[in-house]
Amino acid sequence: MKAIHVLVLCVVCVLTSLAVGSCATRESKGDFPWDIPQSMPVRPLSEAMQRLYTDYRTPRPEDNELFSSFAYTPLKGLDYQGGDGTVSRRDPSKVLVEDGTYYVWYTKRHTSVSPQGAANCTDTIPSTDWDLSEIWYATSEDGFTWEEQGVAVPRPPKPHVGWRSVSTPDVLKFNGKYYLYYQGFLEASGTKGDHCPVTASYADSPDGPWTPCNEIIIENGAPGTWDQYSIHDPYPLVYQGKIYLYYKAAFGDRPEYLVAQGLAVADNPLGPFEKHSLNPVLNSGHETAYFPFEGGVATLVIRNGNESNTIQYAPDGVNFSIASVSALLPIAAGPCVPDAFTSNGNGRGITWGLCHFTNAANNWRKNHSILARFDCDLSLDLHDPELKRTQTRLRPEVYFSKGLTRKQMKRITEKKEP
Ligand code: AAL
Repeated sequence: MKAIHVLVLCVVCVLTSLAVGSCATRESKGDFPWDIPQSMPVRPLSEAMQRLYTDYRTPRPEDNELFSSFAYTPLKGLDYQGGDGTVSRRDPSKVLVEDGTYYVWYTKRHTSVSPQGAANCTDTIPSTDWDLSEIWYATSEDGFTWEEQGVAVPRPPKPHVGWRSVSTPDVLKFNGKYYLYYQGFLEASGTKGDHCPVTASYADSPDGPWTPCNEIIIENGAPGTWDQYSIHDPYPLVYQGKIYLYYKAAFGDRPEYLVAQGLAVADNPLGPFEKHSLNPVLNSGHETAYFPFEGGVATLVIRNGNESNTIQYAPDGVNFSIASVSALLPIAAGPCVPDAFTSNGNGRGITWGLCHFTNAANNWRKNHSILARFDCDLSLDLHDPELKRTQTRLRPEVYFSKGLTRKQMKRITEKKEP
């Protein structure tokens, strides 16, 4: 496709040159040329125009394999008890393809009441949406209709890591065995913060049975370091023959905190994991979503930080930079990554996955999350011009759903501020 594009540009350039004189003549006027130069033109450039050629794969995002917009579809097959807040599914893992069947693992909370906050929680009343949760899994033949198969990892008995809640899983297949990494809470989330380390379970089949290792697999950082209290969203890939496990931590005193992401590398799935000396490797992004891309690793950076709403690429899996800026990125994305564990230096990218929407009822008394499907074109093997459009047209009600708060309305109408 790119070749056709370049060919068309050349033809247009030749025809235009014949009609109005040579490109060189037009350029010599000093104005930027009409025909989009595909490589950096030799001429003085503003920083913005220079960046177009130094920082992006192609000048137009529509031609950029690491740019996409996102389309969303509700899932069929999962029941939420009428959305009363007692059943929640959130934080899906990457989607695994096993003999043509799709598998996903996720946090499932099924409690008698919706989350009541840390001050009101008990052994059966959850503090947050991911408190008192278990890891469940579902399978699908088409990626749209999902059949819940049951619990993969229940909460272990006290005092094992995760006794209070196990949540936010992701999956690794390594040497024919399967590993689930997840957050293991030893106190109700929200008690002091969202504090937890990472633990794991392993199995011979994606259908289990899963054996918990009952140990902390990724330790929290030393006191005073950025990940001292939490290692969230563990997300493993196999890269250059090693297990590259990305994770996120929030640091700084709330509410003035920053969310960043780190990397821990191991030769064996159950460790030891060594945290990368350059951590954090991303300065933004809430949940983790990484995939092999060409010889490196790409990631969706969503929700928090200066670089939220970007898609980034690291040629070495460590040093990420912005490959494109997009909008409406999938929250807590769990992409379908067929080559997540092949480590062949030829990552093909992603075209879909699952994500979640929190407070799906738009009513905190019925607080729960739902899983949904997203589609995108961040794949070297797909060319979907509709997903490459930069101009996302949304209905007015979508914008109005992000309205002013009562406090803001009061400030504006009482003219307390300019
Ligand atoms: C999520 C994830 C982790 C956090 C909480 C539940 O979206 O980042 O899992 O702990 O929020």
